[in-house]
Amino acid sequence: MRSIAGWPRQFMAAFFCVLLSGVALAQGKPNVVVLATGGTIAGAGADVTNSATYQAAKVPVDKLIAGIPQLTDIANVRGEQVFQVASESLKNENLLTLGHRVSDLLKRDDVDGIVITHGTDTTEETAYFLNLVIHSDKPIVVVASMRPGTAMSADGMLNLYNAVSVAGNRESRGRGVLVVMNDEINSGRDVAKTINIRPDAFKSPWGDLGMIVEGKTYWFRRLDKRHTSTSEFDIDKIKSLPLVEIAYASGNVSDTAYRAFAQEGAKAIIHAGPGNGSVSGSLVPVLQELRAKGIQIIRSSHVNGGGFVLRNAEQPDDKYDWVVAHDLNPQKARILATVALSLTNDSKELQRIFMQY
Ligand code: DAS
Repeated sequence: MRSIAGWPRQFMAAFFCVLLSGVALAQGKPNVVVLATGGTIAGAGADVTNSATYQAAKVPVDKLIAGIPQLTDIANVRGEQVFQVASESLKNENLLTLGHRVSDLLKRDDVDGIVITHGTDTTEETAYFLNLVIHSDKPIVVVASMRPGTAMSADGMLNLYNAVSVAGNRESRGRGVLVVMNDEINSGRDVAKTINIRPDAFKSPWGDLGMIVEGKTYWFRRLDKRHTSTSEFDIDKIKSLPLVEIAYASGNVSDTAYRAFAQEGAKAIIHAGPGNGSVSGSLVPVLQELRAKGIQIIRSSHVNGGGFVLRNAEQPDDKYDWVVAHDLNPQKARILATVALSLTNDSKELQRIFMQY
């Protein structure tokens, strides 16, 4: 039997079949890029019993991916280390860097979806930011974990596997930025960290969008607000994010923080008030004074878990020319305000934006 380059013809035929089927299989699988930023999902503790005592942002992205060999069954995965930090340390500049990278990658035909591994502390901010500024219908999934990979019952491995499953699934397209944790698929717009030390930490006041179980997605609702391709904000046109600060108000609140924020050049102050974004009587004239100086005043509430700040209810927002953050918590209100102020400083336009996004 004649051979080719010394190898029996049958062997060569079998070799090329395997090679081509491998290529076909790779071509059949979605191409997912994992952008790593740090956090607990990349954390490491000293002992398996350390589920809450550990160092965040230690494990590199390639090790995270290699730690889950089953990923190769569901997608062609490659990783990029964008940052390696605990997410409470992220700055506006980091959001812009990450957003530009996501936007550039999603323009490529050989990228079908993106997973961002992230710290839990500001997942809700980053996910909302990307939901506002990335013009693509391809899946963008932010994933985190409440326990480091070194701990018993660590949640990061399954969270990351689920995130890649969702990011590679065409059914995930056009739903806005998603946050996948604890088998749930939440909207990056709605979700917040509501518990600071348990795996079921992330909740949306209006409910999750769906679930992911053993690599299969189950959808129950869609996000009603404008996002991604329907957004008027575009990361490719945003060069910087104006300074917006949050002042937390309780009983006995003083005007010190508000005046300090104005002094440092904040373009807007998020008033994180009790109840319906309530403003202490002693603070009203101060906020009116700051508004008169051109600083936007945005009333939000530090009461979480559903409901929204109602315009002109306990405060005459029309009269004072203030904006209400609607259902957004203070940290999400900051994200929307800084993105919106990159486009307009008109308070009526800002109010429209807070009602639509
Ligand atoms: N400090 C937290 C963060 O990086 C750790 C975590 O929970 O991811 O957000």
